[in-house]
Amino acid sequence: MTSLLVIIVLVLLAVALWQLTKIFDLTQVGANRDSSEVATDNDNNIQGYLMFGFLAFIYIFSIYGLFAWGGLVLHTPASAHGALVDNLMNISWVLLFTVQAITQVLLHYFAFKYRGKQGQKALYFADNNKLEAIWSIIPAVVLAGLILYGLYAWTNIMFIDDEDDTVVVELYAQQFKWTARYAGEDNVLGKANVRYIEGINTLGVDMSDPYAQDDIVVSELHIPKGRKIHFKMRSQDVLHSAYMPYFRAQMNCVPGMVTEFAFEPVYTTAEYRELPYMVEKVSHINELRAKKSIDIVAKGGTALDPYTFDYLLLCNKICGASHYNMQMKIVVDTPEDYKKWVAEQALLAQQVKEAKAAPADATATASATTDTVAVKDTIAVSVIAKK
Ligand SMILES: [Cu+2]
Repeated sequence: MTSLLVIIVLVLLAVALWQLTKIFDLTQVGANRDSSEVATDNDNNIQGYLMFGFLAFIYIFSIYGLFAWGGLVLHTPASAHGALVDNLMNISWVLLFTVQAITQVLLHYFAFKYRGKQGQKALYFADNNKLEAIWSIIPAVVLAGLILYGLYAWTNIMFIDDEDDTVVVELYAQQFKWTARYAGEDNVLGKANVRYIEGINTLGVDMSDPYAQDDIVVSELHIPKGRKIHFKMRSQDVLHSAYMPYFRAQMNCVPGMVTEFAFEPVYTTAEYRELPYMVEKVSHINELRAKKSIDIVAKGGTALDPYTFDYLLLCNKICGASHYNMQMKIVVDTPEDYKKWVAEQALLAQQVKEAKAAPADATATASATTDTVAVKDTIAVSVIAKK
């Protein structure tokens, strides 16, 4: 709402300024001034030098942006293939910066050099095959190189060897939460279909499938360091996107099909928290939080909790009102801790059996969960409406 008001005020100011210049022009009638619409040498000179002004502006702004916001880009990748993605990204950045630095100088310099001059005629220049060949072949070669390297990286990253000792995990997306299902001891996920969704079985797992008997359903993802995790993604309603930025992984979750992505985590959550850059980043965030807390406490509120780093699974497709809050915590454990954690989880089959034994309780829990989701959505909508 505030931003809309600001925009309206700015538009009105622009209109007022425009009207003022018109009035100013009218008051100049009869005075000795050039009212011709044809540009003079003086006009052309001003435009020519403004070209350099604009060139300076884009360079200064680029350099400023690099220093002011450069620290916000993702740092050390937490997956084995992450370095490959970062390398591809860095090569692209260096190429883009170099090409843009050279071409912008040339563009603005030539606009200045060939600015209009009284009595000067433009040279008619049909074409130059050599020149055109040069500026077509160089970008074609560079682009082909980039694309080939990209394809090489993509096939490397997306290759999943069925012989490998992977951990199979299903990521189930729905408005607006993630649920994870582990394939269990047999490492094969039981079949699932939206038609089987009933009560506690929110993922629609086919409980008559033998492979489903050892499946585990959780709302916090735990994965072991040093083993490849094979994710199989499904969506219940609309297009979502499973985005795990620290692992340089992203894959769309499409209703009606299963999409896949696999990666190997190389830092446990505890190890990643200890990386010097992360220690510094977290302490900076907490400094800002402490500062903000002073204001909040002064207004009678409660101080903000200190922040600790956690890997997150986010949704990267705008899928509805609470999209911004669609996330799941990811914990990377040591292989031993992971084993312990898995052993503590209840099997879905067991939970379904218990729920069936006490049907009244299950219905109550199910409707309670729906209610909380509905309340959250209402809050989200009102927050957005206020903005
Ligand atoms: Cu989503």
